Amino acid sequence: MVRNIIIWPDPVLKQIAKPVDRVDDAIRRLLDDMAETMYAADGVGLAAPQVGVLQQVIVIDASPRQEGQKLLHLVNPEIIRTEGTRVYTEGCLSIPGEAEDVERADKVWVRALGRDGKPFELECGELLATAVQHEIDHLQGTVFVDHLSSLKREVIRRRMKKLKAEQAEERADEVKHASKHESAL
Ligand code: GNR
Ligand code: NI
Repeated sequence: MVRNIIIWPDPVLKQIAKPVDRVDDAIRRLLDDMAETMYAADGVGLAAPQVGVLQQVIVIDASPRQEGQKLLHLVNPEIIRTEGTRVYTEGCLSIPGEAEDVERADKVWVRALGRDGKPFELECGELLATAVQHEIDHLQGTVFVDHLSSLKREVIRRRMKKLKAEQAEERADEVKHASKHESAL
């Protein structure tokens, strides 16, 4: 099931996610819904707080389109080592239409639980390194615009508030039309 993605700014996106104490069927259902939501939105990753769930759960697929899916499930992820720095132009499904340069570690080593609940380690470079740091940020209540100057962040905040107001108006219009059709019956 595709879930609704929360748009920034929103208090939920500032909350710290709790560690998962057992990878059970409910967590696996969440992982499946998040993967479906990520692919539907054409994203390379998704963190549970973006769908309103404050648990340490992430899905990532940083493989190029043509190469087929390389879906990763990460529960309770921890960065255990980093190397170097690199700048990458980032976007976020919670901040649609925006893209800005962010400096992060060039390579990271991550320890997490898989969808079977078993711990594993992952060496990440390139887009995967950027994505994994971006997603772990979401679990800490941080989004990529928090890494920008306050001027850039406030410009983006204004655009997102406008976008949210337009979306709310569209939804109100839909309700109006639906009730009009109903009364015509
Ligand atoms: O889809 C996404 N693309 C992306 C591009 C560059 C750096 C990070 C990302 S993550 C983003 C999906 C998302 O918002 N995950 O939280
Ligand atoms: Ni994001």
